[in-house]
Parts: sequence; C-alpha cells; structure tokens
Amino acid sequence: MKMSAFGVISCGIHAHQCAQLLRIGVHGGACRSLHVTGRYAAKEYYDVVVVGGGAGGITMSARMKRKVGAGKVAIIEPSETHYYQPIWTLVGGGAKKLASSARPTESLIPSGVKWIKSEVKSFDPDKNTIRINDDKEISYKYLIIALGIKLQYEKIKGLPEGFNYPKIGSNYSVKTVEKTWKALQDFKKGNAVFTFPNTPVKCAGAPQKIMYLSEAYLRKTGKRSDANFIFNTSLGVIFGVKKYADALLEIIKERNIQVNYRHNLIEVRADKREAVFENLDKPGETKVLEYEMLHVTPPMGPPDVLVNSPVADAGGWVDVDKETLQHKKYPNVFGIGDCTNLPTSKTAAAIAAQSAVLDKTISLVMKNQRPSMKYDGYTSCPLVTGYNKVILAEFDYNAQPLETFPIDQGKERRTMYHMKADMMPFLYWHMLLKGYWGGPAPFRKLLHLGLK
Ligand code: FAD
Ligand code: UQ1
Repeated sequence: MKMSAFGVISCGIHAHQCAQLLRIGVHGGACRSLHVTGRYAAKEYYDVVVVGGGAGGITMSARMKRKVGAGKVAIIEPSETHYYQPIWTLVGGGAKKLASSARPTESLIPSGVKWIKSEVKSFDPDKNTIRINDDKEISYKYLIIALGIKLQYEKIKGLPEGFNYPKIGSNYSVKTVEKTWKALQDFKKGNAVFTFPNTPVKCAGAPQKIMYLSEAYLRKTGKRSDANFIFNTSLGVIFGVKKYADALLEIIKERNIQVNYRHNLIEVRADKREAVFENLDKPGETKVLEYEMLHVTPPMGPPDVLVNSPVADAGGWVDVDKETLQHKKYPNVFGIGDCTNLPTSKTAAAIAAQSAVLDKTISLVMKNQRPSMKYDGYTSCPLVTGYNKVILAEFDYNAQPLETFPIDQGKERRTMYHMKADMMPFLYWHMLLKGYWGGPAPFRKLLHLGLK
C-alpha cells in the first residue's frame, strides 16, 4: 500500500472513500497504514481518540483502555486540573472547600493512555482526523466527543468584570464559586436574587439549590427576616418533572420565596448592585432589581469548536442518536455528556448511564454489529434544599421519575444529603472516572424487585 502524489492509495481506494468505508466498518483496519506510511508519517494515529477530559472523557478513556488496550487510546484535554463540579453547590454554600473538588488531570488519565495536552481546533470526520494546537493532525478509527458545555458570562452586559465587585457570585465557575459563599456571609439586609438563563444549562437544579442553602444559612444566622428571596427564572416552570416541581413549590411557599417566571438576566451593574431582567413574554419590558446578594447562572452553549462543525447539529451540539449515542452521520463518531444533543438534563449522573450504553454501542460497532443497548435518558439531580436535606430527583427522557430507591424520593431526606455530599464524590473519583460506574439501573432493578 503506497501513497501516490494525488493521495490515491494503491489498494485502489481514494483516501476519501477509504475513510467512508472505514466509517461504515467494512474496511477493517487496513487504512491504519495510511497513517504510518509516506507523507503522513508525521500524523499521530490512535484506534480511539477521546476529546475532552472532563467527566465523560476520562470515563470513556478508562472504558476504551479496557476494550482496546491503553496504547491505542489518546485523550485530548488542555487543562491540568480536573474539577468535580457537582460539589460546587456545597462550596458556594460554605459546606465544602473548593480544593476538595480538584485533582491533577494527570492523576486521572488511565495509565498508558496518551494524554495530548492541547485543544481540539477542528474536526474532519470525512478523513477521520482532528486538528489540534500548532496545526497538528491526529487521526483515529473511532472518535468520542466529550467537550462539555461552554459558560457564556459575557452574554450578560457587565459580566464577567462585575465579579470584581462584592455581593455577587456564581457556583458555575471555579473562579466565582467562592464569591457566592463570601456574599452569603457578608449578607446584611435586602434582596437575595438567584437567576436561571434563557439557554440550556448543566444541572438544571443547581440555580435553585444554592437559593435553598442561602435561605437556610440566613435562618441559621438570624438574618432571614432581613432578606427578601427572589428566584428569577427564564423558564415557565420551577422544574421539568411534575413530581419534584410540586415538592419544590411547597418548599418555596413554606420558605416565603418569590418566583418570577420568564424573567431573564440581561445586565449586571455591579457597582450599583443592580440586576436588570427582561420579561421574555413582554418583549422590550425590563425590570431593575437592587440586590444585597446576586447568584448568577450564566447563559451556556456548545463549545466554539463544535459550532458549524460537521459533527454538530444546527444548534452546535454533537448530533447523536438518542438511544445509542452514535453520531447520526458518521458511524465511527460518538458523543457523551453536556456537548451532545441528547434530549435529557445535562448531569454527571446522566453521563454515568450514558457511559454504560456507549461502551456497549462501541463494542458492537467494532464487531460490525448494530448497536443494541438503549439509553433511556436517565439523569439525576440531587436537589439540595438545606444543609442536611436533599430531594433526589431521578428521571428519564419522558420526564417520568425513574427512582433508584424504593422510598418516596419526592421528600426531603437527610440520607440523600449524605449521599450527595459524601458518597457521590467517592463514586465519581473511584468508580465513574475509572469506568466502573454505569449508573444505578442495576440497583434500581434489584431494589424494586425486592418489593414485588
Ligand atoms: P465537563 O466535565 O465539563 O468536561 C468537558 C471537558 O472538555 C473539560 O475538561 C474541558 O477542558 C474540555 N474541553 C473543552 N473544550 C475543549 C477543546 N476545544 N479541546 C479539548 N478539550 C476541551 N451533575 C450531577 O450529576 N449531579 C449534580 O449534583 C450536579 N451538580 C452540578 C452543580 C454545578 C454548580 C455544576 C457546574 C455542575 C453540576 N453537575 C451535576 C453537572 C456535571 O458537573 C456536568 O454535567 C458534567 O461535568 C459534564 O461532563 P462533561 O464531560 O460533559 O463536561
Ligand atoms: C450519579 O450516578 C452521579 O454520577 C456519579 C451523580 O453525580 C455526581 C449524582 O449526583 C447521582 C445522584 C448519581 C446517581 C446515583 C445514585 C446512587 C442514585
């Protein structure tokens, strides 16, 4: 097999067609030599390339190492530190330290898997290549995209520079999460304002979890009567699953919290401690709220590298089959987690369930068989409603509860708080990221069987 001057391979297949055949899995590994001969010698090749080393990326690299061997897997991630983001809710509420959420990326990359410390700059799935820093090309047989979701504070006028002032914080970023706790401790008298943007978000419960913690903190410190709690949300409902929405509305009533639906934060005048909201149902109408404390949940969107790329849908999300996680157009490309267009709530819990399905999907695709295991949209949101209380929301694509424990999870429970605060971090670092936690489905089946 030789390269001609025009990129035609002497096996008789044009490079482009070769890639197509490889994609549909009928050309085996023959194309591999394409990447190690002739003028492509400089190109790096791996059987499996994982892009993004967050929750989904590290998890899938561990699973792929078991499947094909460490030396055949590479993971592309620019950041030297990996964060366990779900604990930031408790960091913002002063119940955990930020340092507990961080580990060096290096310590999490499965041994033997190649860590390419770079950003992905572009995708060329027709040629099975991606481009990284310094215009370098990496080629693959299978590609897993796990790039997460992009925070867009800059879409709000006055941010991110407004975070240089006190009384404002945001649990969504490592740079601002400790400012939430500071603002809470500094609270004197006035409005405590919490926002939810007009975009998809990760962990849709987090914007209100910090509100319940803040309310509990001010009660504990005797300042509650000086505070006016306001939740301004772009949504028209408090939560997308009726069972948990009903429970939250009870809590909101009992704790005297004001909810303004369809209110979207568009500007922060941090020097004057003013937040400006638009009414999404009355275009042009804005309201200014003075705040003593402001918690911002930023607008979010797909990472820039995906927008207008061949692997993305019109919205910029990786375009995957909702049951198998296989790309709709490129059969050797897969997506997991927040960067995908899977129509479920974007959480680490969802990634756990997705990782088990994707593992199976890829196994079958590698054997030229049809993917068979189906992702049901499982996702979970431990709704922290106090310093020792959690409503454990778990649900599927149909927004129907899919609960693990044979008890009413719509109730606030201390046990669930401990699960969130103490058990989940362990499960994340030692089970999920090592590729051994595929979500609670087996336990759910077992526990519910016991009841029948
Ligand atoms: P991430 O973990 O964000 O990883 C994406 C990775 O891609 C990053 O490491 C990034 O550096 C990398 N990347 C980005 N662009 C590029 C590029 N161009 N090239 C290479 N690499 C790139 N989930 C729960 O299950 N339960 C909870 O209670 C919960 N609470 C949360 C509370 C908060 C405050 C937050 C912020 C999140 C919470 N989540 C929760 C959500 C959870 O953290 C995310 O859903 C999960 O981390 C998503 O994983 P991911 O792999 O898709 O993305
Ligand atoms: C989960 O699997 C998970 O990922 C590790 C989370 O992220 C931190 C969660 O918050 C939850 C609730 C789950 C689901 C696990 C159980 C035991 C219900």
